Amino acid sequence: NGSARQEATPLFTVQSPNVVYTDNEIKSQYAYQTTEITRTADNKMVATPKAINYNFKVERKVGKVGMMLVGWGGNNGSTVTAGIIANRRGLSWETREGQQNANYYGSIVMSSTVKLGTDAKTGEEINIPFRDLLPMVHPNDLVIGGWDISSLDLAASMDRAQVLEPSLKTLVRKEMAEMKPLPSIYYPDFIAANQEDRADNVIEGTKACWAHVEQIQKDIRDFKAKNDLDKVIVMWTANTERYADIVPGVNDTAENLINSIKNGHEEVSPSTVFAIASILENAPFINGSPQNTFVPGALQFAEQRGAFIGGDDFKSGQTKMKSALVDFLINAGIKITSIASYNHLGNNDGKNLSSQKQFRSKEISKSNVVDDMVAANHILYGKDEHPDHTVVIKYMPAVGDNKRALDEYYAEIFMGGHQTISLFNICEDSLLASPLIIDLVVLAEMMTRVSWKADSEGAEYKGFHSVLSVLSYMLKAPLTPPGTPVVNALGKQRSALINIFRACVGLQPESEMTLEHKLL
Ligand code: NAI
Ligand code: DG6
Repeated sequence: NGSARQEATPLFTVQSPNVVYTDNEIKSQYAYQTTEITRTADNKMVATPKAINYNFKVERKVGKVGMMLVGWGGNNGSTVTAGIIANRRGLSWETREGQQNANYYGSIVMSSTVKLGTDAKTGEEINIPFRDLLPMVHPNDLVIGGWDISSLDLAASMDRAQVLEPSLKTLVRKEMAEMKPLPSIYYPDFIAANQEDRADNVIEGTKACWAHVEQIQKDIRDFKAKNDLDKVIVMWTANTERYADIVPGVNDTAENLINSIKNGHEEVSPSTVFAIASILENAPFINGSPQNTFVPGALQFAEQRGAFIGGDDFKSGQTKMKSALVDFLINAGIKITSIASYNHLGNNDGKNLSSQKQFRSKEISKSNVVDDMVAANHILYGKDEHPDHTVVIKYMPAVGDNKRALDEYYAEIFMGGHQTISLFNICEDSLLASPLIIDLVVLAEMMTRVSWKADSEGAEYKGFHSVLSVLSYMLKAPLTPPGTPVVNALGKQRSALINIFRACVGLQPESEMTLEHKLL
């Protein structure tokens, strides 16, 4: 049991007067170093180092954690479930390339390492698994449940998805067949009309109402009680919905949104109803799809109740590459002038996205992902100047879940020259998304056990802001606390995550200066 192991014997402890370990907690005092820029009367910049002292507290007891997926019977839902079962049971299966063992490749938590420091004797870099930075739930220990508008059990869903090898499916079939999604809410106007034929597991009513909120709350409570859970994380991995119109008086404030649900307003989406129910149950809610689930009223409601939310849209393949490559090119002083991104795919996600309104949600989410990198370089780009950026998605049933993503990056280089980079990315979409679902759940749960307080008389510990922007690495259109910047650059997102976790154990960010190897 990984999490119990972590609670009992962490891989490392921090030896510092600023860090205290008790059986239940890790407490640290941390000086957050920033640089404040001011301007003189003649507009010269002055940079002043600043240090703000914070206290962090981490609860060491992970407890028993449940993951409830909305859209459990979809490609992502069935694939992540089979993947966790296979890992939990340590399964191996025959493929045409030989024996394959279960693994968590693609999960930053489970399969990436972070530099802890430098060996005192040898000067070697010491890297540890990311999951050992703080006591985190092990994905093998997650109890899985959820909802789907389709009644197929998880074994049949896995067959429908056409993602996993037959030999693996045989090994997990019995367990998966016993898993049945709870009936869900279905408002046909929000997803493509071509999804109607799978909607045979629905709660009565085709528009929002308070009874729907209460039913979802009850489902969460029942799941928690039945499985003796300490916590439940709810994740939307159901179909992409169309955007909800933001209408003053309807969904612009928490109060208006709640009233609109009670009055059955047609502009409230199923995903927003799930978000509200989860917030009421204090279950962190994460949106893995691109639509605007978190209308202003939903966001305000989460803030008012101090509940955690995160989103939007898993950043799995094409966009993950984009947010790494564009950051690298622009930081190399190369001016990207156009990005053309084509995809075709043949799974049910592609079918749903063949409808214009649902495609539009995805187009928005996929299109804004380089804005921060462009805005940061005023040498290459003038004010309001952006590279051309187009996103095309086509439904091609024959390729199934094996999405094809073709990208052409066109850039201006030294003295008017041009560089063209073409990428062709092929893989099972759900095998990229499943580890992200795991990371989002593990990290969201982790954040429920971290609190902080200012270094002032009478200050009390409290949680991070309701909007968990620390999850940005896994998300295409990261939700951030109102008025705060969005960071899409993959490297920055990873650094933020790792360095916040380091701060929780009183360690400074890894600066990569390695002066110990340079000042000899
Ligand atoms: P899918 O279409 O296979 O699965 C979605 C499931 O949601 C279906 O089983 C459907 O019956 C169910 N569903 C629809 N409305 C529902 C509702 N109101 N309540 C409960 N269940 C409902 O799609 P897939 O491939 O699993 O993707 C899921 C979502 O994740 C999509 O929005 C997709 O755009 C998004 N996504 C997927 C990525 C990937 O790499 N696979 C990456 C980024 C986002
Ligand atoms: C095709 O773009 C369908 C989408 O659902 C994507 O497969 C999904 O959003 C993943 O996109 P990306 O850009 O992260 O690979």
